[in-house]
Amino acid sequence: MRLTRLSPDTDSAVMWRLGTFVLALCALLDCGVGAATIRQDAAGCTARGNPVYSVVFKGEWTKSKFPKQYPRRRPPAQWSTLAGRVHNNAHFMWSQGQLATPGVRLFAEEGKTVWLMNEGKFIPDVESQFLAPRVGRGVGSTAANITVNNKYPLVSFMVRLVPSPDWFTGVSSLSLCEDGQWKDEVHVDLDPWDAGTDGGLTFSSPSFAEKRQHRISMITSKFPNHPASSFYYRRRPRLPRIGEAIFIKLTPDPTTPEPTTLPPTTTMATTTLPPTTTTVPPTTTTIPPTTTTIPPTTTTIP
Ligand SMILES: [Ca+2]
Repeated sequence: MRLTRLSPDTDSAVMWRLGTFVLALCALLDCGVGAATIRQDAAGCTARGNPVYSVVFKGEWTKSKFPKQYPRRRPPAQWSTLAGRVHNNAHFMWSQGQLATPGVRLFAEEGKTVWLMNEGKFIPDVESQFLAPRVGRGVGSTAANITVNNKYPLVSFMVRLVPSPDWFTGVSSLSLCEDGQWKDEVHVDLDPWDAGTDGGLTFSSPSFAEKRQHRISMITSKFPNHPASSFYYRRRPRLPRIGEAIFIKLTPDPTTPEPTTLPPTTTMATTTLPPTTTTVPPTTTTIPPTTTTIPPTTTTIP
């Protein structure tokens, strides 16, 4: 096909139509990364500074809370590496009702973080990404530090259930900013989620790719609605939480007024210090001469 040069006006019109087509197609397909760029940042966070938060994940996957088919060995119940993103309101890492991106799929099914991290690298709405060590048992905790700002006040993360078909838990687009302030501490009860990419119903199901990718959905005591499901409990109205996420602000709120009675320490210190180089005593002149006290040994020989 031969391409011909068009006038600037025609160029703009073509580009606009092309862009509209791409956006419409993306909206139709619900493609996570692309769709994220359509929406505008509506977070409206006005808090100041760049506070550091500790992101703590506490796993509570116990046999007493989830007795059905609880994985005892090969492998026993445990959690994968935690993977997360700091981002703005125009992006979601994962979200209920959306289709998992290839990176989310690979993480949910196999716990691999490389593809997920590479996805995030090229998204301008993602400020940073973070990892936290895996938890080798169903109960335990792991943590990572993150830095947020008012352009990127949201945090998301995922932790995969091991073993499982494509099940994970985590937090989606939680804002650490509220009413122009940074929140001091946030606690979130965590539920299990299904990435919609593997059709297995039990923790130890063999890999069974879905013929048609489903949307990300919360796993409940009735969903997947099949008695074989490891989380299906006929008599339970709902599942207990399977973990907890805790976000703790480590650095002080920059909007808090500073005390005004403190002396200006930085300027005073430099002007009152005495010149240290001139007061050092001369140490070399006080050493006694040791060579003159040696007795003459050669004169006593007969
Ligand atoms: Ca699934």
